[in-house]
Formats: sequence, C-alpha cells, structure tokens
Amino acid sequence: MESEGDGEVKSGSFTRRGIYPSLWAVRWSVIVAAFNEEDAIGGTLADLHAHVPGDAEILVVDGGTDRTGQVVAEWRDRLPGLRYIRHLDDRGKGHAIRTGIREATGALHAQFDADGQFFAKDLVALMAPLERGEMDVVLGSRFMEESGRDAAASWSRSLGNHVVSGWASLLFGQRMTDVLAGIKAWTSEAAGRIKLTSDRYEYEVEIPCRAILAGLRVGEVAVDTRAREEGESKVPVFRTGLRVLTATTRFRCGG
Ligand SMILES: Nc1nc2c(ncn2[C@@H]2O[C@H](COP(=O)(O)OP(=O)(O)OP(=O)(O)O)[C@@H](O)[C@H]2O)c(=O)[nH]1
Ligand SMILES: [Mg+2]
Repeated sequence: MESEGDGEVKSGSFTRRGIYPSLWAVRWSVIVAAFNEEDAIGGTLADLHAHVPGDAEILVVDGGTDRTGQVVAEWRDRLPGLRYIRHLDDRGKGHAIRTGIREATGALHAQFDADGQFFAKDLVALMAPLERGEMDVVLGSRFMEESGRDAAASWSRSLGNHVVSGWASLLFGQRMTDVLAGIKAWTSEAAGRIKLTSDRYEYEVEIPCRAILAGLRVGEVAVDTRAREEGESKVPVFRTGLRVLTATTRFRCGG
C-alpha cells in the first residue's frame, strides 16, 4: 500500500511533501455517503485500502436499510481508521456529507462515492494541491482533457452536468467543468468557513459556490470514471437537474 512520486504518500507513519512539515502527519478523512450499497461498498473499501494512507480515517455514513453495515464491519481489521456511522435520520446525500464533516478529525477531507464509479488513486491527486497549500477546495472533474472517458454517463446525465457546471461557472465567475462529481476534497479549515445547508444533491454545487463566495481558492483535477457495476443510481436526472440549477441561482443571490 504505497505510492511514490510527487505528493508522496506512504502507509503507516507516512511522510508528505508540501507546506505541512512531515513530522506532523496530515491526516485524511474520507467521507463515503452510502445508501443501500451492500453490493458496491466492499469494492470501494478495497480500492481505498489500496490507495489512501494507512492512517486515513474513512467514515461511511450509511442512510440505507440493507447489509452495508455488515460489509463495512468485515473491513475493520484491514482498515484501522474505518468508522461506520448509521445515519438513522438520513435526509439525503448532502445531509450525510454534513454529518461526515462534523465527525471528521482529519486536517484534509475528501468525499468519495460508495458506488465504485470513481477511483481512489485520484484522491491522491486531489489532496496534493491542498497539501501544498495551493488550494482550499479541489473538485474532481470527469470532463477535462486528461479525464478518463466517462463511458458511464448517459447523454442526459452528461448534458445535465455541462448545463449545471456552465451555469455555476457563469454565476460565480470561475470556469468549473464538473461541479457534480462525487469526488471532491477540501481542508478542514475551508469546511469551517462554508456553511452547507442542502440535504440532497444540491450540496455538490453548494460546496464550490459557497467556497468562492467565501473567497476560498477552488481548483479542479482530472479524474477517471467508470459505469456503475453494482447497485442502483439514486438520481432522477431531470428533477435533480432543475433543483440543482435553482439552488445554484439561490446561492448566488445570497440564499
Ligand atoms: N447517506 C446517503 N447516501 C446517499 C443518498 N443518496 C445517494 N447516496 C450515496 O451517494 C453516492 C452517489 O449516489 P448515486 O446514486 O450513485 O448518484 P450519482 O453518482 O450522483 O449519480 P449517477 O450518475 O446516477 O451514479 C452513492 O455512494 C450513494 O450511495 C442518501 O440519500 N443518503
Ligand atoms: Mg454514482
């Protein structure tokens, strides 16, 4: 469980380059919102196990009713930083991520979908600009030139993503190619300066929008995606798209 090169990460007492002195290990908290992901969560944890530092905290915030919790329990020995939060009053993915942020103890936070569509190796690339102190929030983007082809997305999903990202870029004066990807990272300090209010998928766009409004530095890094192989999407595309567009406009207007 080691990777080398820039933004070096080692398991155990890992060292890092960047603004944080290597003696102060910078702890990651990876927040995984899950809703009935018993078929996918095992693969997601295996991927995290292979790529995140050995002392990373991994918070699974489970709002569903299936066996996700049991599968997580089977991973406890291999992932000492694994924490399972049974989210009984779950009101949506945004609510689950807020709970994860409240519980997180790391200096750097990331969100990572449980459905296996993203790759944990990309978390290393997202964390690097935060560790170097160059960014406060980093968005994973499926639509940059270097991004692995998103064969996963249907045309309606891709179009919806482009419309929402374009609208947010226009309103907030910064080009963002993919505000909706379920892989993002931010510093705990940034989290303290952004007040998130959205319970559902609107929170995805709320993070960069409120960060820009707070004067924080928001960057993006190309990521790869693949089609969901296990479980089911929870997103009704058109209704969610409209809600996200309305919310983006509201954030701009101070709501
Ligand atoms: N706790 C919690 N997690 C959720 C909820 N809805 C979705 N999630 C999780 O959030 C992640 C993303 O959900 P998906 O349904 O795959 O949505 P998506 O990835 O944005 O959209 P697709 O392109 O359809 O896959 C998955 O890990 C889900 O299990 C919810 O209501 N509560
Ligand atoms: Mg998904």
